[in-house]
Amino acid sequence: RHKFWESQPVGQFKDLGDTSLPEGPIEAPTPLSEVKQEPYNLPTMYEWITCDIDSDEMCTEVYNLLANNYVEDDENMFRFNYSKEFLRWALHPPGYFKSWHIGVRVKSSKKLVAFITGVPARIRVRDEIVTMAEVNFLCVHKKLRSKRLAPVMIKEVTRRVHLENIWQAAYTAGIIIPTPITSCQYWHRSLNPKKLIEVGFSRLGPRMTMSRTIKLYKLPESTVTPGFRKMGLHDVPAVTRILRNYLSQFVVAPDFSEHDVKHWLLPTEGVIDSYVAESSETHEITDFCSFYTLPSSILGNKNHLTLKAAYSYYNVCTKTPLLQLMNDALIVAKQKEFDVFNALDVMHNDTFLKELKFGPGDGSLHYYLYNYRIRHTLKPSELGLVLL
Ligand code: YNC
Ligand code: MG
Repeated sequence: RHKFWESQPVGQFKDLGDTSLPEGPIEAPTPLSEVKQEPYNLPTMYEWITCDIDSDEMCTEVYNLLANNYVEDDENMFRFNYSKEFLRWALHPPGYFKSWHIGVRVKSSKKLVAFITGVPARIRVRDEIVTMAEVNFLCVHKKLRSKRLAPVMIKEVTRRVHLENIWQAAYTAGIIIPTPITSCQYWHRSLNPKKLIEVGFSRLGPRMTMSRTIKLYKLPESTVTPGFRKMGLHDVPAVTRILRNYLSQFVVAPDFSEHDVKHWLLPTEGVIDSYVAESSETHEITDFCSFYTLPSSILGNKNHLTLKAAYSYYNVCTKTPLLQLMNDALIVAKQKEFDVFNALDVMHNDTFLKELKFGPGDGSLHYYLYNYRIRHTLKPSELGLVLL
């Protein structure tokens, strides 16, 4: 049923429940000299390119490919609209490899028609820290679908990851392939319910009027946690400390250094927002919350072009109740004119979702590891990893 995935070193459906299989790498690394030196073959009309996302021209081409051809919801009403600034951030973490930002062009017209990326990350699985590629932004132009181009894209990124002596990967997808380490659900918290209803993102509940709905989702004008403020560069050591400590409880989670925290969590306008709570007595950083900006294009609405969505990223409490911290995150997201605040049911998120009036989305987000077997499927609350 999965001709390609059945040929890959990933957990297979037939092995699900086989407790005799060991946890860890499925295949041992091969000597680098045995890694294929030439790119995989593409149909002759196409050619591989390495995308320099620093170049404005290249970044615009990638942006346009994704804006027109990337992930849509099941009803094709919305499509992710990652900004150029977001793509630059997502693709340039510490230690990134330019060779892992891969495009496919039509030779004759030079038109960009497919894309896939990897970035390096240290991911801890139980007590093993594994250097992996986080693979994302796999996209094939709508007119070239179902021609088995995706397996070639995946094999090529795998080859280029192997050339850096890295043998594992982590990725998410909306579809089920062999085999998820966990399956999560998105929850949505309306910030601008009127617009969300107008564009068909949400519906007026039974026996609800528009004005009652607006009142239901109303938030305070300002945050309530004492010492709540935007994260700054000087907070990186403290945030790293509390975040590392927090993430240590999950079965699968990133192993963040201060360099990683500076890149992934320091606020960048229109990309990533992070807040800390600083104790007025000790000046310690006691709590931390963050969300990234990922708008969606609204397909076929006359009045509204984009849905401004915030996505919960990493949140840590040592003093403030998580419920209160996340309510403050909702308040700042509302101040910044986001229409909706999204969160997965990972980490401890299920302790605030219902109380803070998030509603469950349709469809799931499945998490996968490449060449690393996990003995049991995880609960979403055992996962400490958010991919973009
Ligand atoms: C997917 N999303 O199952 P089988 S997520 C993985 N992730 O293979 P074709 C996928 N595999 O089942 P199309 C996949 N989608 O026969 C499809 N597949 O074994 C598998 N959509 O290929 C599929 N972006 O070329 C099947 O399909 C085979 O033309 C079929 O292309 C697929 O970024 C796609 O949703 C997704 O642009 C490119 O539909 C296309 O349909 C598209 O005939 C809209 O392919 C955008 C979209 C996916 C977002 C993402 C994560 C990707 C992870 C890829 C796997 C990485 C593995 C690790 C590599 C490094 C290893 C090391 C070390
Ligand atoms: Mg195809």
